[in-house]
Amino acid sequence: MTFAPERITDLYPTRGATEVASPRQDPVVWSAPGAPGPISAGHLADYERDGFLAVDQLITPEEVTLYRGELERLISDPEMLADERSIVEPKSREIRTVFEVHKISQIFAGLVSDPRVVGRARQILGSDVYVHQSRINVKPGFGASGFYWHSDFETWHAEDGLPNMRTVSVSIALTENYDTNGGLMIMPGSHKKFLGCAGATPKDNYKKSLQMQDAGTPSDEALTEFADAHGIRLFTGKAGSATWFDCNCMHGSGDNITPYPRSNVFIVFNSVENTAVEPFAAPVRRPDFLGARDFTPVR
Ligand code: 6CS
Ligand code: FE
Repeated sequence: MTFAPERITDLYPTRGATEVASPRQDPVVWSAPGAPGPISAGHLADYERDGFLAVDQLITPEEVTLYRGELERLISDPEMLADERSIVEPKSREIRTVFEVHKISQIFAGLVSDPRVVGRARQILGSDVYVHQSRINVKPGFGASGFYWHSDFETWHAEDGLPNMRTVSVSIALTENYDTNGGLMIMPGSHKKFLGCAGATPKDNYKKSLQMQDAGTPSDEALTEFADAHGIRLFTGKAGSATWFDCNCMHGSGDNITPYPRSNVFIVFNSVENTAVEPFAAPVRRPDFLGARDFTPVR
């Protein structure tokens, strides 16, 4: 006898006919109070309230040199230019992003399993974790484009099938993030409300959305309400600094028209208790390099 695959309840409906907001139904910090880990109780409380945690120096200047060198090596490797995991700038045709760097590069694999990195992810998510997505972003100067406002979870739920909000991202700066070169902006506290976006997901949406997101984009009205309620925080910091942020934060970044690149490595940890099922609001899965289907815990 064959059984129909277990249908998991969709707690966060999105990409229907109309935009609809609903309260978050998941904890932000999943570990028990006092659980061991690199983050202090006070900082965990800040993360729960704001949805993010800035770390002034997560890695040393020497390590920045190592990872920046690896980034440069990858983006100048002609083979990477032809690799589907590379996204190029529409205008300059320069590589802007390389996905799945934790699989392509031993050096970035080492960063993922560094206790300062995976230890924080386990503490926030209260379980073993695996990498749902990793990427290096170059964001060169002289006009590299940013990303419009969005919630990552809205995409990872709709298109990658993550059931609950038990996912955390870390953006580690590999160049200085000034207040002028297209830094990350987050609306503090926005992670506590889920905004289901209007408009169905086109087939092969990812081929466009990674340069210019369309499906999953909030309306001006919703963004105005969010910004009025939460404000907007711009993250600056030296190379080696990091921003940890909850999967459902409303965030975005501006274009970079300065001469100064804003490069980072971006790792998304998902709880092994929250593994991807079928997309909740898309016709097909995205490729594994965007939404992992290998749930092996990071050791
Ligand atoms: O679609 C995604 O998975 C990616 N897109 C954006 C704009 N941010 C999160 C994620 O890397
Ligand atoms: Fe994002």
